Amino acid sequence: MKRGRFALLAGLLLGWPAAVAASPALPVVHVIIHDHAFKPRVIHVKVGQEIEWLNTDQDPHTVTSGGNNVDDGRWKSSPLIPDGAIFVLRLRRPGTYPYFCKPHQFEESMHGTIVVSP
Ligand SMILES: [Cu+2]
Repeated sequence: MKRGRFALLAGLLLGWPAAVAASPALPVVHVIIHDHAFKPRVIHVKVGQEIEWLNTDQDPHTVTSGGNNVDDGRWKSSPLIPDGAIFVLRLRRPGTYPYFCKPHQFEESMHGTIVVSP
């Protein structure tokens, strides 16, 4: 009896974060970094919607805010994202946000755009 009760409690505790993560109306938007490219290059999200970049390259990359290879500081630039790691971002204001990878800023495929709508 005691054991059953513990199992239920553990289930609730373990289930709680998952329930919170699953409940938002807006799904996570995924960007894959592969072969030195952001895929897809352009994404459309709503204010507050979570964006996740997953690096599948052996080379580390960044998600740095700005156009023309200049960090405009709109968000705290990601650190170098190693192979298999993710960077998570939520933007709070509508607009069009260009971004790029700092180490590979001269590669066309290492630029992306986030379009945020209300
Ligand atoms: Cu890169």
